[in-house]
Amino acid sequence: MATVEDILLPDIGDFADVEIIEILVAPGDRIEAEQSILTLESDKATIEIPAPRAGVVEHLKVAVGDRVSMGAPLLSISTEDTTTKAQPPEPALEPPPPGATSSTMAATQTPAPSAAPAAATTTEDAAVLLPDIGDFTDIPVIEILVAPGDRVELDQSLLTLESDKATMEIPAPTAGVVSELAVAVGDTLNTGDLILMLRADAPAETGEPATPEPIPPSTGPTTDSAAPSPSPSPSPSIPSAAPQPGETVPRKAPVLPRPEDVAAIARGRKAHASPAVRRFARELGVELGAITGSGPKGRVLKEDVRAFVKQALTATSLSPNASSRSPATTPAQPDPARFGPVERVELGRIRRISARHLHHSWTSIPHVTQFDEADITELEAFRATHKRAPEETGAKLTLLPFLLKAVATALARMPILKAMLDDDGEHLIHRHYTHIGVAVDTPNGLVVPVVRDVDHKGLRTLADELADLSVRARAQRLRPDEMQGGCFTISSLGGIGGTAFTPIVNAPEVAILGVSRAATRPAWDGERFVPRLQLPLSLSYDHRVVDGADAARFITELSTLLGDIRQLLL
Ligand code: CAO
Repeated sequence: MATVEDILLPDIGDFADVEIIEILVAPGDRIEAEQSILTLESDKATIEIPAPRAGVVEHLKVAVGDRVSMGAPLLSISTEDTTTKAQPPEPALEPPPPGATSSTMAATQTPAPSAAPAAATTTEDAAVLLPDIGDFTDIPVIEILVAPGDRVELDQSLLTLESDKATMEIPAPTAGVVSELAVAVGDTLNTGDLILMLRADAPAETGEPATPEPIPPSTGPTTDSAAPSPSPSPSPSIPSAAPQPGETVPRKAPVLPRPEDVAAIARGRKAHASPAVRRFARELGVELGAITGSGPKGRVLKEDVRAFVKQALTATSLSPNASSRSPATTPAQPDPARFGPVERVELGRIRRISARHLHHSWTSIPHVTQFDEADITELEAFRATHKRAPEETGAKLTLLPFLLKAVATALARMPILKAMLDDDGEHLIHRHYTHIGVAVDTPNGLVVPVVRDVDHKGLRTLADELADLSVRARAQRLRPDEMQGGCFTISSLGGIGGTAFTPIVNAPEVAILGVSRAATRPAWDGERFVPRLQLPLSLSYDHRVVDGADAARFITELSTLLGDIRQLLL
């Protein structure tokens, strides 16, 4: 018969009022004994709390962000196991005895194959063994954080292990002085392996039973494997490391880091940092993986997090609209020099400015792009005969002046596409003028001079102005005011090639027209296929201001105007 039980937070050592940072199960989930159910994080350790038994999660009694102490109800599970009823006090129903931990709780369910440590003596060295680290085996040591002679404090990280799933820091189970290291970087370790010898600071009185709190060196191993350990300290799950009966033991009973203090850094988190640094980074909303650590072996230090945030804030404050950027989330790149020769060149001023502006536009505007084709067969025939002015003085009449005129006419009919959002995000500003920007490709990067009052100008005037603006743009001789005040932008790549592209809206404008290369294609005229010159158009727009239907109407209107330029006169 199913019974419903509350799972309480076991004794987690010195920790109290610890924050829940992750809940790993949900109502309805079937969980196995020892499966992690939630993660706590203090400033010293990340602690995964395992389920004491299998069952089905009924209710969660906590949420992420809650702070909990020993005995707090975490969740309820229903179990089918009727035999548990007959057992003495369930560890799942009551807070386990002081010192019970994820691994020691497991141990209480399995008779201890080796004994609890005996009483402590004076100043002899104690062996610090690798505690139960769950399913992991043969984990490489990637870093040793202490050296012989170092004084270490309780919980200070001794070394770091890294598997393909997790990075684990092994903390000191007690304060003391490292007398000898038993491992080197690159060694692979398993539960119970000797890590180092530690001379404890404050030896306990001889004859006292070992306590789960800083475990003192003992006088020698006990070997009563028949009796379950009354104390949850030194894990019986590592019999291979425990001294055997009759063995001469020059060193005293193993001192195990408390398994709950092993920073079992959540699966998948590859960045190498202490729990305190992880917490600090999380509080600041920084992705640890984005930071290059300056500590040993690329370890991310608190200073690295601070420097990263400072740099991100500086970059943001240079942006035209700082609030909309979040460079802190940009992932770190691997050093390209690792893969071959490279050269680092500073970005020019124009490229830096346009990069920031494009990034702002791209990240702050919800973009949609609508595509169409305009039949410019007649337009091209007309243009071919009027390419040059009779007196050969003015600029060549390219497609662009026609596009400017057609866009200006379409904007007059649908002015929403030249409106802009007010800074408050709650008002539209309608512009009663038609200044259109034209993207110009220059050796130094993209610039967008603005042609004023396009609706009041003829094709030849526009051609002349365009020629002048693009020449001066390429010579970097445009005045700042000549690149301001646009209501709409045209980006024409048709002279270069390509079938379609999605231009980025040039904020605070709300729409931009991309023009690709015209090509002759067969078109059905109702009776037969005829060759027609088709111009690909793409209209990107800010969907906060422009509805899809408006955009479709606008681009259709534009195609119609370009298909029959006589309509520009209407
Ligand atoms: N399809 C086919 N041919 C096209 C065409 C199109 N869509 N657009 C232009 N051409 C042809 C022109 O007809 C011209 O040929 P002819 O000499 O036979 O008349 C030739 O290409 C050269 O045109 P152009 O590009 O020099 O002139 P333009 O007025 O069309 O464009 C300018 C001027 C400044 C817009 C252009 O030189 C330019 O810099 N374009 C790049 C814009 C850009 O980089 N946009 C990307 C922004 S996002 O990164």
